[in-house]
Amino acid sequence: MSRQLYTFFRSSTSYRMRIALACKRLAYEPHYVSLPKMQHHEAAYRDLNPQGLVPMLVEDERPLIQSLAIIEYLDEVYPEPALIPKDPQARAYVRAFSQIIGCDIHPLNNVRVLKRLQSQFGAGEDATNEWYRHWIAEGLGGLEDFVLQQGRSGQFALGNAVTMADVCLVPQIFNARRFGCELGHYAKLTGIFENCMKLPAFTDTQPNTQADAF
Ligand SMILES: N[C@@H](CCC(=O)N[C@@H](CS)C(=O)NCC(=O)O)C(=O)O
Repeated sequence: MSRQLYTFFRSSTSYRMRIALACKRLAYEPHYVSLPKMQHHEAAYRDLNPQGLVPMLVEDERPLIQSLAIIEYLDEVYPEPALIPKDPQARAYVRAFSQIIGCDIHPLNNVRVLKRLQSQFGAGEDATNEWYRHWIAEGLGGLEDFVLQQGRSGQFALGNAVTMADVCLVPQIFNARRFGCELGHYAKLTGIFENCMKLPAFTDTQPNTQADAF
């Protein structure tokens, strides 16, 4: 079995992959794709990933893209420890939590979106940061309320075992901190974050530990 992860240290979706692989103790060969150097748009990379985004996991020469789909794949092929629970309602909760981040927060604040605001609408640094913080506040606000309403969290997003929800939350909090977002309103989410950051699967894979970090 060969396994390569195409990753960029600061990419939160790449960080999701690094955490998931660490949780499952799956070794891989890292391939560093620099977003500032636009290596994700190079032809050789696009031949493997036509969407031209990171992360990408290649297992036995088969490229897999989209971090949530890859986590689901890993959970099916390497079931222990499970990142997605068996109970259908708990499963729906974990997927909803993950998708709030993966579908409703992250895409609005992706690098290409921020760049487009600048190139097409002349947004300056302050306006871009304001945009970023707006969607973080709206997204994490809704997520915090969802977690409180559902009453399923414990040490982690679902009880006391790490799931895909935590794998998505931690990188999103890292990004929010990098952009100076106010996180004081999200006591539940930041509590879960702190608990995750006691685990090597989250700390050993964080952006500044990566060989491509600068
Ligand atoms: N939904 C995708 C999103 C992937 C994505 O947007 N990755 C970002 C880095 S976090 C990227 O490659 N951005 C490059 C760009 O915006 O130009 C996933 O979960 O894998």
